[in-house]
Amino acid sequence: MSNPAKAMNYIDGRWSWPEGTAAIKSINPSDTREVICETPDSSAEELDRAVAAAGRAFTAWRRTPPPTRAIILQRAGQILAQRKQQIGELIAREAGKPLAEGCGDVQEAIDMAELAAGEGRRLYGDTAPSELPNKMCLTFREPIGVCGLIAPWNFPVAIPAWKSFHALICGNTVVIKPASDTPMCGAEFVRALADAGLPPGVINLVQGRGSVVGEAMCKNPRISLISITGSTETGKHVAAECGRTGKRVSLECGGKNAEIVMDDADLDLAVEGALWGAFGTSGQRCTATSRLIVHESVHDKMLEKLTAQAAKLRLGPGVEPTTDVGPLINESQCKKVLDYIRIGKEEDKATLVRGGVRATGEKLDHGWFIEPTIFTDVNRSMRIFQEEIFGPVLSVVRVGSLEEAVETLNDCEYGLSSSIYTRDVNKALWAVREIEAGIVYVNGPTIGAEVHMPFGGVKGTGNGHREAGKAGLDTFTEWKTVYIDYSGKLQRAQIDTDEILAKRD
Ligand code: UN1
Repeated sequence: MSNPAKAMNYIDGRWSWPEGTAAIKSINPSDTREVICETPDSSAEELDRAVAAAGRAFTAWRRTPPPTRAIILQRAGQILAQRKQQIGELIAREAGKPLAEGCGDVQEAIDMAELAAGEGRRLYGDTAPSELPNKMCLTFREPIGVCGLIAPWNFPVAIPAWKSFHALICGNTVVIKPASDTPMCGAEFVRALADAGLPPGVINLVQGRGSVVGEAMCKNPRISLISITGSTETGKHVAAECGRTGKRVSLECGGKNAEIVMDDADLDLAVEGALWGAFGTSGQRCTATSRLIVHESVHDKMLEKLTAQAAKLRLGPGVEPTTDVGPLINESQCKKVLDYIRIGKEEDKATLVRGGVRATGEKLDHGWFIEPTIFTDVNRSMRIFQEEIFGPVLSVVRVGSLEEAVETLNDCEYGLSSSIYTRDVNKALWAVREIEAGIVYVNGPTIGAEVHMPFGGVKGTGNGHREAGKAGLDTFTEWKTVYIDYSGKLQRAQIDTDEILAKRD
C-alpha cells in the first residue's frame, strides 16, 4: 500500500512536518477504511514558530497598499476557481459532503476572494467637519496584527476563506488552525494563497488538535485577535482565555435555528425549505434548521408531505453523484446525534415519526450515516428543542398563532438563523422585526447565507462580531481617528468652541 498523503504545516512560506511529530489520521467519514491523509499533531512550540513568522511579515504587509494586496487575493480566487472541481471532490471525501455541496463550499471561498479584493479599493473611513476652524477630522481602518483563525470541518474551505480574506485585505497576517478532521482541505486552501504569491509569513497553517494548537493560540501574547467558528462551549472557553491576554475575540458559535410555517404559507415551498435546511449537509451547519414551528391548521398536512419527501432523500458517500445526504463527520458526532435521538425518544411525549437510526446498506455500512430524523409533539422544555444537535434531526412544534410561533422561536439560548414561510407581507415583516436572530429569511430556508452580507448571531451564538460583508471588516480592523489642525495656533476643543460661539452672539 502506498503511503498516505501528507497535510503539512505551512510556516514562513515553507511546507514542513515538524521533526519527530506524531501523525493524526484524516479518515473518510463515508468509508472509514480510507485514510485521506496524515497530518502533524503539532505542538504549542510549532504554533509559536508560526506566530513569530506572521509577526515578522506584518510590517511589510501592513504597508502594502490594499489594492496591491487585492491583486494577490483576486489571483487566489482565480486559482480556487481553476481547482474548484478537484477541491470539491476532496471536500466530498474528507468532510463527506455531497459533491455539489463540496463545490459550493469552494465557490463560497471564490466569492469571498472577489468580495475582499474589491474592498482593497474601498476600506472606506469617514471624514467629518471639526468643531474648530481650519481643522479636519478623518478615520482610517488599520490592521490589528497577527490573527489566529480557528476553523471548523463543516465548511473546510469556505470558513477559512471568510476569515482569512477579510483579515488579509485589511493588512493583518494570519495563522490558521484547520479542523483536525479536514486537514487536507485546510492545506489545499492555503496552497491556493501561497501559489497566488502571498509573501512568506503572511499566511501560516498549523495542523493539529484544538486542545494543543488552539489553546496555544489563545495564550500567545503576539496574537491580537482570535476568530473561531465552533461549539458554544469551545467559544466560551476561548473567549475566557483570550480575556487573559486582552485579545479581541470573534465568536461564531452554536445555533438552534427554526423555520416558522404559517397557515397561509406555500406548503410545498416550506417543505422543500425544511428538507434542505434540516438535512442538507446532514444538518451539520451552524445555520441548519433544527426546529420546525408549524401553525396547527397546516401541521398535519405539512408533516405528511415532509415525511414523504424525507423518505426519498438518498443517503450515500459524498463523492457519489446521486447522494443527497452524506455521513456525519466522525464517530463522536455520530454518537452524539444518536444520544440526542435517544433523549428525544425518552423525553416527555415527543414522537419519532421517521429515521432515528443509523443507515445501513452496501455503501453505508462503513460510514457514519444517520437516517434523516423527524420528531413531532416537541415542546419548549425538551432538550431536543433547546440544544444544538448538529445532525439530521428535526423537531416539529405545533403553534396556534404568529405571536406564539415567534415567541417559541425566541425561547432558546441561540440566535443565528431563522426563517418564516407566509404569503402575508404584514406577518412576514412583523416576524422580521420580532425574531431574535442575526439572520432572518422570508420564504427561504435557514441555510445559504451570501458572502457580501453580515454573518453571525445574537444571544449564545456570538459576542457581537460579524463575519463576511462590510461588517466583517470591523472584526479585523481598528479605527484610527486623525485630526489635522492647519490653523497654525493652539485650538482647544470643548473650550475654544464656547468662545467662538460667544463671539458670534
Ligand atoms: C456554518 O455552518 O458554520 O449560510 C456556516 C450557510 C453557509 C454557511 C454556514 N453559507 O448555510
